[in-house]
Amino acid sequence: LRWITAGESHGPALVALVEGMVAGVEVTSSDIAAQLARRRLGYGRGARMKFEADKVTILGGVRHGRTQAGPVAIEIGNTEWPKWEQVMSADPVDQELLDGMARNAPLTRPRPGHADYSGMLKYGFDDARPVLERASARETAARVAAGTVARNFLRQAFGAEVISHVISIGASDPYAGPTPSAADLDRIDASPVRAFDEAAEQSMIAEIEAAKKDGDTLGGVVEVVVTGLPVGIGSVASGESRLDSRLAAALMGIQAIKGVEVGDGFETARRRGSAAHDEMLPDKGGVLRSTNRAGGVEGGMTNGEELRVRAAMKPISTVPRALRTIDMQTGTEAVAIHQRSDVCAVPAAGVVAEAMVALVVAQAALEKFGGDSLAETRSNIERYSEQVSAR
Ligand code: EPS
Repeated sequence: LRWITAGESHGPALVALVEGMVAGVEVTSSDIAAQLARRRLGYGRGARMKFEADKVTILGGVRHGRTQAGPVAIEIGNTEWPKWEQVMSADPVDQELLDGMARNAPLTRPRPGHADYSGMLKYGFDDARPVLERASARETAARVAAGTVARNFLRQAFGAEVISHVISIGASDPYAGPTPSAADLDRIDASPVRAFDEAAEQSMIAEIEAAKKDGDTLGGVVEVVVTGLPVGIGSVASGESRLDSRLAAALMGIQAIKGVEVGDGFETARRRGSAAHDEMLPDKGGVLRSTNRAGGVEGGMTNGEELRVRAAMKPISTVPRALRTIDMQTGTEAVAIHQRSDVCAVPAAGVVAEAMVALVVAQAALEKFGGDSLAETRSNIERYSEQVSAR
């Protein structure tokens, strides 16, 4: 399984391509639209989220609601496009027309923390526009669209569910209660900060309110949980085939993510071995674990417990109370670009993280179980389950 996205934040559309999905997986444009709607939730989003509509069209790979084995191509139209038609035109536009447009004024004051500075130098632009267009988290809409194909596959192949919730926002007290299950997802989505716990929710909202009042932005931590996976997805064979290394890479590849933990992650590093691992007890037909500190991965392979990973997001780098920077045109002191921005996009980042986890797990699952149709993959899974439970 491979995936790729294309498109700019203020271009006509984003496009996602998913190649290598087995035939027969049920997926519809309304499934994708429902996931995109979840990504748009969340307290602290900016003005654009109120009017950006995420118009979904499946362009290929799906017929009558089922994948056909060809690459799945999904387009998400940007409803902002009419305002950007000249500035972001793929074909050349009359320079005089562009010069008269405020929207086309070169952006020369890079935001600290953003891709602006390195991108301008690396690609040889004297304007941050082409850098920020691709760096923008708008692109995550395309990831969520691609991830919908993967999450539907995981549900239909294994009965697996991918959910997420917000652990903390800014300096709010990190949530430390029980891990939510798939049945809790509607409740989490109904929370304005996608928190599982009401006390945690209140403290996150208070953080966002305070930051907003101060013209500031916030990051936070999200957790993704996958239930229903069998033992043995991923590999011990090499570093790059380990499931945890692949999850970490996929999560770090999301805009603004600066840290990843698998299971209890950094907390485990502070524990002694006797209190760090998950003891095994005999259970009817299998093994019972006293805890799941490992987050369902041992030796780079799923161990049959819930998969649990966390991602830490830095505060949005478009800070209303703009930071000091250099004007790249004049070399003089300046304040960083700011037009409009979200205060906090952590609740949305949880949904994006779900998509990336779904894609990686689906990819590793297809490596293990193979097949060209969902029916074939499922029969391979069944045969393997019999073999595993006979031990
Ligand atoms: C983003 C900045 C904002 C967000 C955008 C991501 O857009 P704009 O610069 O047009 O105000 O609204 O997010 C989305 C459009 C989205 O769908 O998530 C950024 O710079 O990352």
